[in-house]
Amino acid sequence: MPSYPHHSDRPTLSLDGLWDFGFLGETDVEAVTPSTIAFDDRMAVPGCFDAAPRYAGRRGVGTYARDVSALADAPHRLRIGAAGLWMRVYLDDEALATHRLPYSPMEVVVPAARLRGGPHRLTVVVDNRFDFERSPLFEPYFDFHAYGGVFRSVTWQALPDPCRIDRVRITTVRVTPASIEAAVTLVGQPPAGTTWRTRIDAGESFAVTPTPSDRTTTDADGATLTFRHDGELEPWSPGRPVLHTLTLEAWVNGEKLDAVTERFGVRSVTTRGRDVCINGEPVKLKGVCRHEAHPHYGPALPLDQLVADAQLIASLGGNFVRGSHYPQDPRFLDLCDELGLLVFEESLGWGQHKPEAHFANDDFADLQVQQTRRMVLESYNHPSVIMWGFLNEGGSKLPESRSLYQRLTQGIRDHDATRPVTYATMFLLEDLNLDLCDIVSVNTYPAWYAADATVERPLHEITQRFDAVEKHLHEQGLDDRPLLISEIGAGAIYGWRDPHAAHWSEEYQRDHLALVCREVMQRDTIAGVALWQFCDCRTYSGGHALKRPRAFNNKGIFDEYRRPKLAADAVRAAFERVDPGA
Ligand code: ADA
Repeated sequence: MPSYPHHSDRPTLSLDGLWDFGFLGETDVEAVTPSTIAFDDRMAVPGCFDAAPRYAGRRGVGTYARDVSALADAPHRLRIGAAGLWMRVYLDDEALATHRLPYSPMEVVVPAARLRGGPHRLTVVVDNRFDFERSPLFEPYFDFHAYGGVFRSVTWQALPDPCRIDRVRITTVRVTPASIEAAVTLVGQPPAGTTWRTRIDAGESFAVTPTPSDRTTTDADGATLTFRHDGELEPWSPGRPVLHTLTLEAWVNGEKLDAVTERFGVRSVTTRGRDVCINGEPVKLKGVCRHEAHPHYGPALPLDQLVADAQLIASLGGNFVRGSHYPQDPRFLDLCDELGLLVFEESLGWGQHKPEAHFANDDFADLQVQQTRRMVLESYNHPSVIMWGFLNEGGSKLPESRSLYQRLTQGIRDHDATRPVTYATMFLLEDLNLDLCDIVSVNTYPAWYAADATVERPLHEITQRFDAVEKHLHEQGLDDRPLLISEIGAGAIYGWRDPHAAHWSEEYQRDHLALVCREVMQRDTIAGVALWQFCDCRTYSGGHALKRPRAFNNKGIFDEYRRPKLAADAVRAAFERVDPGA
């Protein structure tokens, strides 16, 4: 079943499947004309062409094509769930849209007239070369492999015209007794005399009267209407993840104009002192950072792998996952909603520190703001998502960074006042922007990077580091809010067992993570941990890889094929010593 929202009355076709493919290599991507491309191969959509052995590690232009026809005499929306690193979409030889946000969805509407007399040739041109001008959100030094392709599902949908319901974003106003607010975003103006009916779960539909709102809930140029509903709705919590659906229909003169169904949960997320609370109850966040990655698929994971990943996180006694370092596959968020896993979702970022390129560059800043807003609007209804983040390990110690950090935190709050905002810092002691956050998230690598080289097993640094972090936050007056250890870990090569328990052995990682988890569980001052990382992932190769044996980031608790290392049992033992939360 596709992810929500469902527009079940609209003719819709999934374009997932086999497409024609041509790899054009080092071509000038601006000069590509679809009708002249020699498509000499076939490729799966969704998929990463450079995860396939034939194109493994190649950088250049990949082109995908197939025919499309109108499903009705109506405008159509093409939605591509995500692609990398840069994408342009053509209908025949006409460019429809260019997309510069890797890991974010792209939508383009094709007018009805443009589709008459089909079929038409749909061509998607992707480029996985690094080019800071064209695609500034992904740079070659990021510590995860930059794949090329169409990562997530593609759909083709006929749209009601001239007015349609885009989304309904549902906010919990009160958990018990339940009260929700639905913000309806429209494209176009509803005709005079439009009436609205809603249905919760499988109940009877009833009339509602949405009223205009000035809330910013969309990128589209339509109205936002809101209505409130009070009713018997069981709450969502990690221990009992009850989900509901809301269907909204627009009618005019006895004819249904459009309908949408959204899924949501009734729950609140708040911070109280050092705690993160779900429905008012403190929850210790016990989890991992997870890349969407697999050697065979890159980030285009099949559904069964997403299921396996969510189950493995739960098997660690975990209740929390940080979606590092980009907007998540909506199917994974669906699973987290259903299984009661809590999610820290962040927009794409990794170590952007350059005052000129990153903080005095309007194009870069605008794209950061755009992708972050897009993430918030896309994932708004997932109850599993409990905090938003951005710019992992960005240059938050630089005075020049302040205005972008302000724009990003404010931009999130403008669209969602209900979830805490954070970002993962690597500069705790020098960070200048933590006052902007509701939760302080710290990435720290005691007993691994820069560890005392004279000590063979410097594990004592873990406790010392936690003490130092807490002392610093206290001195800065930042101990009034939750502290999340958003990354911590040690590398281990799968199968490397060593009686010395030296660096890179499974034993060292096991002892390291066991101590980390015990400390986190014992300290009321730490709201939770996202261990780095769920599983090993391919990263940069070449000279950068000297600290990355096999060109993988080897700090996974599981290896890249999800085989458990010794640490898995140790983490489970430490996490399960505590009640599983709310
Ligand atoms: C950073 C970064 C991660 C990863 C990690 C590591 O904290 O956020 O993506 O690179 O370090 O393994 O060093």
